[in-house]
Amino acid sequence: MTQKNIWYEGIAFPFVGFNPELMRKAYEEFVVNEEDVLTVTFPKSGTNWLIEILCLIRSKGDATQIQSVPIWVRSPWVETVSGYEDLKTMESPRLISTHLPIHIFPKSIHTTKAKVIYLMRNPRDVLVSGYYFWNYVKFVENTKSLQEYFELFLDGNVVFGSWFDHVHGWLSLRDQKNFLLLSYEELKQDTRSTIEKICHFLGEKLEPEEINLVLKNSSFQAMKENKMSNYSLLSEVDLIHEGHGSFMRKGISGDWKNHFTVTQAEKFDKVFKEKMADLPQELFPW
Ligand code: PPS
Repeated sequence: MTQKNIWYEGIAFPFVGFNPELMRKAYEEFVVNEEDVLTVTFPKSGTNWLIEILCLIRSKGDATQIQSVPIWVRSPWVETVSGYEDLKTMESPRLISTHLPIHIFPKSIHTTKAKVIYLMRNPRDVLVSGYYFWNYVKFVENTKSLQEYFELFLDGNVVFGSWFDHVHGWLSLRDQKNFLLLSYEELKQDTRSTIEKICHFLGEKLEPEEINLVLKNSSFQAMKENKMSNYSLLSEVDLIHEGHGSFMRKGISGDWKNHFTVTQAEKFDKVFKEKMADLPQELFPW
């Protein structure tokens, strides 16, 4: 029998590594410290790219840590069983990652001055990336076709829920000083300037040659070759369908154009307009 996704607060989660009771406990009890830096994304928005950049900013471009410690240990996911455990004993200043919608993220977020970086990506590319990734791994219910996944995505019935709700929820913090909004598209188009923007937000001063190293060591190719960042370690615990894809898939903007039919593109535009009409459209640079 195929395993079913876990459901918590009306939202689907992978059936490996997640526990609704623990997420509830984290919501009530987990304390976000002022020194913490949070990477917040809807899945497949470039989370791991940003985490790699943050680690490298801290090490001033030195790749020793990113090549020896798995990325999920460097910046644990508060919603996973292992991440929550790791965070309990992790020394400050911590990097923390999450895909949780804000309303189920630990409630201490509303009283902290911790720095929050919200990374957004064109949801059409998020959809395509997610379709491939969730069928590549063995811990999420598979979907039979892109069309099936397309409908589930628009209805918010994919893991971690609705992209539209996720963005609405987290962007409610966008006027706070401790909140930085970034897009995958700007990171892709002008990586250096975006890294400088992140440094400025974090109050980190890097020399130009240190920024060069951050750029080099967080490039798509470098991450693809780094087994601490490319999720190939999941094969050791039999969690991926070998030969059926890769975490570091294409790393480009606009791949949706190679996948959507005209009908799907029109439907997506319509839903996007309806659901996002209340937000300033200049927030969405794609
Ligand atoms: S996850 O599983 O939700 O944490 O995935 P996430 O890290 O958010 O997103 C994975 C996509 O990001 C792309 N990626 C990169 N693009 C450009 N440069 C770098 N360095 C990079 N690292 C990861 C990755 O290829 C996934 O996108 P797709 O479109 O599937 O290629």
